[in-house]
Amino acid sequence: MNHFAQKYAEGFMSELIARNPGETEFHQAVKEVLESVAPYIAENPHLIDLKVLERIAEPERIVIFRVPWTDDCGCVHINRGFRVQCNSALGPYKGGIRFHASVNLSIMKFLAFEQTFKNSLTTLPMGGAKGGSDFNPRGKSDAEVMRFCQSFMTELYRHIGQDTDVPAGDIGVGGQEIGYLFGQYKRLRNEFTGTLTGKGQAWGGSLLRPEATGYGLCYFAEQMLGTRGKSFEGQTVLVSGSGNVAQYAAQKAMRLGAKVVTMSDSDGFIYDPDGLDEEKWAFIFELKNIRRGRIKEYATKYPSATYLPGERPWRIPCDIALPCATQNEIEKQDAENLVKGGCYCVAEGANMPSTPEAIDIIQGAGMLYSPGKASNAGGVATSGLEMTQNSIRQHWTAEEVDAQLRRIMSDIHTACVKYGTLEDGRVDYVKGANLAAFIKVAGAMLDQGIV
Ligand code: NDP
Ligand code: 2IT
Repeated sequence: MNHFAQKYAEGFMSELIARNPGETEFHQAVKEVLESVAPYIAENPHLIDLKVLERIAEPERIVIFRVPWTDDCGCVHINRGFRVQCNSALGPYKGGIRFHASVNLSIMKFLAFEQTFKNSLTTLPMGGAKGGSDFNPRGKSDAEVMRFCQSFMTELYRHIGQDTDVPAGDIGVGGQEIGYLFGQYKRLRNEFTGTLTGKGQAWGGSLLRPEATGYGLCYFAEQMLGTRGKSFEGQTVLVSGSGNVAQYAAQKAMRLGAKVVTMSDSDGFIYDPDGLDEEKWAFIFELKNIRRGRIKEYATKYPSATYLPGERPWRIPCDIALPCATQNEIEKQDAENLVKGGCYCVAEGANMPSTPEAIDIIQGAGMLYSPGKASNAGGVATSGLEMTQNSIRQHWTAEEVDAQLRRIMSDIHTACVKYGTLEDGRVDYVKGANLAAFIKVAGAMLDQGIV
């Protein structure tokens, strides 16, 4: 970065931190983008004069609301609901809803900011948003989850719509929660529209939306591996998480010939040196999605596996790591362990799973490394395909959706290569993804004036 770009970036960050004190995840997400795009902005000073990145980093609208609900014993609980509508330059706001005890404004803002860039990369017309609540679904009955979703939607419905803002799932929000949210939305509006994605197949959901983030991650990783003449065939893969993204990433990696040896949850991880197979995968699917159990039960069922409580998978030797749980789950020491264990590719399924220090180590070691906004974009892209199917009132086959998903992931890879190829021929996927996404959003914002 030249001196001018450096000065711009420093001034930008100090102002952002002063305006948004204590929002560390938000600062982290913005800083990563800033470092990629500052040289481009410095070469195009009208972007400085028109404060384009400054505007992207100031959400267009933030709604924060009370979510009161009653548990099965009749006790009243209060949670906090959020919707951060970051940017609508490219289309209606679009992004998931997260229910997790850790949810706060900083996490919502980082996710909405990331989503704006991710959605730009998908090639589809979608702006960026994120929402959620600090509601902890763990241990709640189905009836409690339903009442919570209904209360949450009773405020949210005023702020969303098929041409305004289209939420979907994220951590703690899967098909069941989308069903409850949709039911309440339809009841309040008295209209059946595609205002949420990830819907059930019988009522407007797209085939392959549940699989799309994990499958898209593997399609993207395949392209990365291809740049080094490799594929998933015969590779040892670490997956973290055991939720939606982790499950389908593991399934696709396995079907592409890899040996998936770990899965995790927030209590610990299982290590199965024999690798997953279809039967073991079906056990995990049933365990997590039907029984809502913990991953440690895998080690009781399969004696080939060990359960390591309180730990993350990253010290297990591997070729490829697919972090699919949550933000900042690969820290400096974890990255050092990956290097030591022979890992040569980290493709992110989660949003911002690697800390900046970890990314420095991963990239410094010459590994292939893709940021979540590029490699996990298949989920929201397929949400975009669900919106299209809803609009034209048609339902595409799984083959049609899969072909479009593959094309989109390949197009995102091409964009990363175009904007991220370094002088020595290596691809900096962080730079490529951020720059490609920024140029498109910035162009649309310039066209639309100072709004
Ligand atoms: P799920 O709720 O289905 O699964 C989340 C998984 O991650 C669970 O195994 C959970 O364990 C674990 N996890 C969550 N929080 C933590 C934590 N603080 N520490 C350790 N483990 C944790 O969510 P998804 O699979 O949908 O989402 C996973 C990641 O992928 C998130 O970063 C999300 O933003 C991202 N993503 C999701 C998309 C989607 O379409 N769903 C699209 C693109 C990105 P536990 O059960 O113990 O909480
Ligand atoms: O982080 C994400 O991209 C998602 N949770 C999916 C969002 C969506 O609208 O499908």
